[in-house]
Amino acid sequence: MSLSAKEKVIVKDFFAKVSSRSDEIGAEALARLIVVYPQTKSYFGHWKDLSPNGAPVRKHGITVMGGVYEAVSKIDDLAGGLLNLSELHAFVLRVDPVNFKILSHCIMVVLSMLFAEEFTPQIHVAVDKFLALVALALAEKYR
Ligand code: HNI
Repeated sequence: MSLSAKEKVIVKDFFAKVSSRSDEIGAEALARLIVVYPQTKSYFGHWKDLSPNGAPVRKHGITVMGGVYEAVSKIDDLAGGLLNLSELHAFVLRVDPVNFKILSHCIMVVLSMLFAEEFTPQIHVAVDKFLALVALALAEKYR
């Protein structure tokens, strides 16, 4: 699977358009991740406060969105561009790659919630493919 030139433009334009609300997207997506898929909390056991709307979850949601925007900027070479992040998640954090898909799903839900009008089916499919490719790139270093 790969993104067409047109889909890349759609993804870039959409994320540019919603960038002023990127913190909110990340915080809400991470809050939903740990509420809806509580098994994901095991990776954040070192945080003192694991409440969905608490400061650490919010802060990490913002960090993750920073990674998503980094991926947008490296859309032409996701595997190469996300190599360091992949190594971190594989060898240091040991995040099971299935969780990348789960988080991608949460991000999509939040995008459709916050941008009900703008998040058209055409944008939806391009962003879905993009996040699937980001998940694949993050899993690149696992074997
Ligand atoms: Ni993830 C740290 C990006 C999915 C668990 N993660 C980061 C950092 C970025 C990041 C950026 C900070 C790196 C640094 O400090 O140099 N993570 C992303 C992206 C995705 C993702 C772009 C997918 C779209 N991470 C996940 C998932 C989990 C996850 C699905 C687990 C469920 N990430 C972590 C943990 C850390 C982390 C744990 C370290 C956080 C800390 O505070 O120790």
